[in-house]
Amino acid sequence: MTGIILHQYDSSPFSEKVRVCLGIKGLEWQACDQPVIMPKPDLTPLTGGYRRIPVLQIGADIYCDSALIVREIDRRFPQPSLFPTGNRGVANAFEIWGDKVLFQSAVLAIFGTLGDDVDPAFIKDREALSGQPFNVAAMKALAPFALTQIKAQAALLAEQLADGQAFLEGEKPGLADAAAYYNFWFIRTFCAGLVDRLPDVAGLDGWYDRVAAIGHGVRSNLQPADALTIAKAAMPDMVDCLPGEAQMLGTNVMLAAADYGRDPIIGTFAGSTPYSLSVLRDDPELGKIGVHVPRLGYSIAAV
Ligand SMILES: N[C@@H](CCC(=O)N[C@@H](CS)C(=O)NCC(=O)O)C(=O)O
Repeated sequence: MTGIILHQYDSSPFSEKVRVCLGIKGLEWQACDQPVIMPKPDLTPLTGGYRRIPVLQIGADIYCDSALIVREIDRRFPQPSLFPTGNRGVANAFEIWGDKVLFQSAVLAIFGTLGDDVDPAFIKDREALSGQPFNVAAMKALAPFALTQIKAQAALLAEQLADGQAFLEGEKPGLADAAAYYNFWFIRTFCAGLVDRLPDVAGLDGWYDRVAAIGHGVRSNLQPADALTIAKAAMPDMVDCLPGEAQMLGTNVMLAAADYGRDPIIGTFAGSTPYSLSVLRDDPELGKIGVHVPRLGYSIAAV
C-alpha cells in the first residue's frame, strides 16, 4: 500500500496531470471524489480552507496544488523518475508553460465553444473562485483565436518530437509529458470535435496516444468519510525548515494561492524547503494535520 489518496474529480484537468504521473510510476492509489463546486465539506476540514482540486493526502499530511503533489510523489516513490533525463529545468519549464499558457488557451477554447451550455451553478461558483465575471460572450468571441494558439503551441511541442523520440524528453515519459498532455486531454474530453486530432502537426497524435496508453497506475476508490478517518488516525510527518526561516517555526501564519481560489490556510509554521511551505493545523475533529503548499504562486503572511 502506498497510502496515496488523491482528492479529485474525473473531469479535472490538473488531476489528470497527477493521474498520468501516477501512471508513469505504476503506483497504487485511491481516488477520493470531491464535488466540482462548493461546498466541499469533506475536503476543507483537511486543507483548512483550500478548495482547489487536486489535493494529495498521505495519512495526516495534505499537499495542495498539482505542482507540489507530483514532486511529493516523486520524492516518496523515486523510480521511475518524473525527470527521466535528470534535466529538471526542462520539465519545470514545460510544466509552467502547460499550467499557465496552454491551460489559459484551453479554457478559453473550451468554454467559448460550450458557450451557453455551461451550467449556471458552475458559472456562479467559478466567478466566486476567480473574483471575476465568467463572461461567456467574451469567451465565445475569443474561442477562434484560442484555437489558433493551441495549434501553434502544438506545433512547438511537435518540434521537440521531430527527431522521432517517443516522449518530450526522450524515450521515457515524465512530468513534461503529463503537463503538456493534460491540456489536450481536457480539450478532447470536453469538446470532442474541437481539436480532436491534429493531423497538420506531425508527430503529435502519436505522442498523445503514447501518453494516453500509460494509464493511471492502479486506482481504487475511497469514500470521503474514510479519508477523514485515515487523517484522524495518523500524525503528520516531521518536515525540514530552511535555516533562514527557522525563526518563524511555531508562529501563526496564513498561506494562500496568489492567483485564484485564495481561501487562506491558517496554522503554525512548521517548515519549508526551497519549493514548499508547511503549516500544522489543529482541527477540532481530525486533530493535527500538516498542510503543504508550493512556494511558487503562494503567499505567506504572519497572522
Ligand atoms: N495550480 C493549481 C490549479 C488547480 C485548479 O485550478 N484546479 C481546478 C480543477 S482542475 C479547480 O480547483 N477548480 C475549482 C474547484 O474544483 O473547486 C494546481 O495545479 O493544482
